[in-house]
Amino acid sequence: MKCLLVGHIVIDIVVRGLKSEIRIGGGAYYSALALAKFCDVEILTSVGKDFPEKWLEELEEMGIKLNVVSSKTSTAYELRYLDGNTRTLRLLARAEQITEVPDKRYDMVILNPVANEIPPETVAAFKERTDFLAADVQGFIRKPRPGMVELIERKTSFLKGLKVLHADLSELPYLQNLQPEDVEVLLASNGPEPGRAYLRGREYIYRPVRVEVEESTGAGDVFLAAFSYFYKSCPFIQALKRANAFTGLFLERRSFDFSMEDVDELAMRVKVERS
Ligand code: INS
Repeated sequence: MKCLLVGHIVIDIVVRGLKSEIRIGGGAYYSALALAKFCDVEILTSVGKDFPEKWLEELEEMGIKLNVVSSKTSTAYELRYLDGNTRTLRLLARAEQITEVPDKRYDMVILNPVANEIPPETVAAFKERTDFLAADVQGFIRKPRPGMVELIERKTSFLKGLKVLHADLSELPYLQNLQPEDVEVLLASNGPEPGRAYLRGREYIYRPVRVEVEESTGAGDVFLAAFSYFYKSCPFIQALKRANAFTGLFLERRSFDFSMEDVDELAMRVKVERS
């Protein structure tokens, strides 16, 4: 299965208490890693010369293909964790926008911007490249200006018709006139708390499994990618349970070295109810 992830891969400075760590990040990065277990993965992104060559090589060693729009600088964020699930986010620098769409077709395309790098025209062009277009809301509603991240209200007509759309519950008020039935599946997660999922407008509540986490970077990105992949081949509720379990295992280990048996065992503990 050929999957394309679109969005900036990022230089993340992760601060927890007195510790600070510089790492690769970005929605497209975490979504790509989750899918690399199952699919042929390509990332369409933009980075500058300041982006560590080693990180790009590591992605290529994992079999992930990179299609890079060159840029003066790379997108960089400071993520300051107050506890495992609470953080502040500061945009330090931003790479180029992504406006060119490859000619090929893909079995799945996931748009996961982090700094408003995907304009609505690019979203429209991707609708022509795949029958399965998914997206994360996060980077569509962030002001692309350096400093503490501010969210902006946006009209959402360009997101209509998507297969899967993921947002944080707190991001929903920024999506002007979005009706759950505008997309096939809307996932509204709320960290470790119960989340809402809508299938063609019909609401479900899901309860993620509880895991102890030091930080939750990439949780939404992994959840979106895992759900999209599972939803391609299994029913909605099963895909939702598996995606929750998959994300829980990732958060617990901060790696993807678990098996589908582990996922299915944990998925049995995820509760999903019609509301
Ligand atoms: C992280 C991660 C998050 C995103 C941040 C990014 O690496 O991808 O999902 O919100 O902006 O720096």
